[in-house]
Order: sequence, then structure tokens, then C-alpha cells
Amino acid sequence: MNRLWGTTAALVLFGALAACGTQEAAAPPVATPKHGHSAAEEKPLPLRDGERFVTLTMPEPYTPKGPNGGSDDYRCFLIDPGTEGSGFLTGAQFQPLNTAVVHHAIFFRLSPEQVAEAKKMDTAAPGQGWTCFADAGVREAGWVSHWAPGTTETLLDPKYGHPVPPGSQLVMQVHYNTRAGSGPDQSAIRLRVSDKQLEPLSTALFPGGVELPCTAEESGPLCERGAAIQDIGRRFGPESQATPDGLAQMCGAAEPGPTQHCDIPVRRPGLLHALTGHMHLLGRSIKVELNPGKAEARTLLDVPEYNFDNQALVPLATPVKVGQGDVVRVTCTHDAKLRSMLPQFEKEEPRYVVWGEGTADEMCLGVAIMSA
Ligand SMILES: [Cu+2]
Repeated sequence: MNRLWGTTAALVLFGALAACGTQEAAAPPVATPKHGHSAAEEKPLPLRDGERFVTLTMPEPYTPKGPNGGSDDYRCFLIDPGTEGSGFLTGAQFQPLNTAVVHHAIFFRLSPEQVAEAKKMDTAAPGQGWTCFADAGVREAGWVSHWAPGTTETLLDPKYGHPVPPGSQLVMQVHYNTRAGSGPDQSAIRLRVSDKQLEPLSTALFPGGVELPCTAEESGPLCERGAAIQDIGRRFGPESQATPDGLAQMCGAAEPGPTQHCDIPVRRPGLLHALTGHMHLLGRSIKVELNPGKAEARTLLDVPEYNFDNQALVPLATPVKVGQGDVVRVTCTHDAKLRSMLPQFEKEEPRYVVWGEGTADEMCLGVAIMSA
């Protein structure tokens, strides 16, 4: 994983980022759409020189059930790409089967050593796969693909690809939400694999904090920040509980309010190829900038009207070089008023919203595809 930050807080945080939670099924302010198959059923873009498609399906069906009485279940499944699936990934399209429960998926690459670690977790956990709220459960697993509503296959310059050397496997992390549906799922992913030797890609994450108090009209025990953070811990465990304060430490404590930003120093030079922004249902806008306030400032991603159902990667017109001394700023605006307008929140108590994996929680995340 190409991390552009390196504090201890960020390391703790990374887990929660990877889980990249609550892909609830709607964009404010419209009602829940039945997302999923529309994207997957689109005719795939044609294969380019040296490419082939390899479709991998979950070996067995899995019936999601959120632990601790919750409706959010994060489950990781080990998927073996075999010889056919090794090479360089130049594209991927997740194919959700039970779209009533599948809310998002992230794919991580595991080296042969990491595969052994993952297999232990898989064996130890009853049923198919293992619970993985925080991350794939394997440190340094490389993020190679993600799917959220609106994510279709994004093809970059064919010179680049995510390496999947022989013996590697993929972890498919699926966020299931059982609020609007139930039943088993057996989703798949169609990989676009190149047999050429390509320049390796990696994924960089730019997180910002969320400190969104209840509105003036709302009240309740979870409107208190400490209580809201404890509630995150109850639902998703101690690593998730530590994330809001980890972010505050990393980004600098900010006044609570709808708009928050975080400046992240670039620690590893590289080329940025494409970006997307991720928030949940209360998200209004997200922006990712390079070196704000400086002469060479530029906007890398600007989503003035965030739509949960369009989280597709946006390729940059030309790759942007970043290096040491550069700063990436992510700025997010959330709107607590949306809580009283969206049907997804009908059964939710008002709360002080911080970073978390669940329906009622939020994120503020820039995702960037990079090469060295
Ligand atoms: Cu999320």
C-alpha cells in the first residue's frame, strides 16, 4: 500500500480507511436506488493488446448478518486468481450478485506469505470468510480495486497495471448492509489481466476528519462526541473507535462543523493518474488539492455536488507529479440536516458524526491511483 503519510496515528487509521465503510445505497437527497447490476451488466470495454478477462466468483454463497445487532457486516473472502489471473491488473469490474445487500467492495492483493496469514483467519472464523471491519486483517495488503455505486471499469494508460505476481491472492472485502434486504450473496469480479511487463500502480488514500455535531433541532445522548465515539467502538471494535482521535491528531484539532480539511504531506514521490472521493450519505462536496495556497497550487479532484451513486475514478487529463515537500489537502463538507430528510436514517438516533464504518457514520476520503 502506498501510504503518503506515516504517523502512528495514521497507521492505526489506515485499517479503518481500508474498510472504507458505509456505502449506503443512496445519494442525498433521493431515495434508495437499486444499484449494482446496471454497472456490471454494461458491455465491457474491449480488450487491449496483451489483455484477457478472468472472472473470479466467491467459492460459496455467504449470508450476511451484522454483528452486535448492527445492520453492517464487513466480510473478507480469499479469492485465488490462479495462473490465469496473475500478471498485471489493468482493470476490474466487480459484479455484485445480491444487490439488495451488497454496498461496496474493496480488493486487496496478498503476497504468498500474506496468503498464509489470511488462511489462518479464514480457518479460525466460522463460515465463509472472516469479519474485517478495520481492514483485510493483513498488514500492508495492497489495494488494487474498489467498487461502490457508480463505479465502472476505469482504464488508464495501458503502460500501467497493479502487479499480481504468481502465488498472490486477492482478498475481496464486501460491505453488506441488511437494512434493505437479506439472503445469500455470491458476487464475482471480472479482472482485466495483462501478460505484459508494466509499470506498477498502487493506491494512495488521503483521509480527512469528520466532526459533525447534531443540528440545533436535534438532541439525544449520542449528540455528545465522546458517547458517539464509544458507540463506534461498540459496533466496530477498538481500532475504529481510535480513528476519530487519530484523524484529529493527524489533521490538527478543528472546530466541529460541516466543513473539515486535512493537509497530508507527500512522503513518496510518484505520478497521480486518477482520483475519486468517498463520503457517505451526509456528504455534500469533496475536493482534493495539491499545494493549496502556493503558486503551484492545483485542484486534483473537485466534486461540488457529491452523489453517493457516482464514486467512479476520475482520470487526470495528464498524470500529475508529486514529491517530497508537496502537500495534498482533502476538504469535505457534510450536512447533518440530511439526516432528517433521508429514509435511511428513519431508525437512527441523532448523533455527533465522526469517521466510522456504519450507516450513521461518515468518511472523508480521497482515493488516488499512483505509479512510482
Ligand atoms: Cu466509507
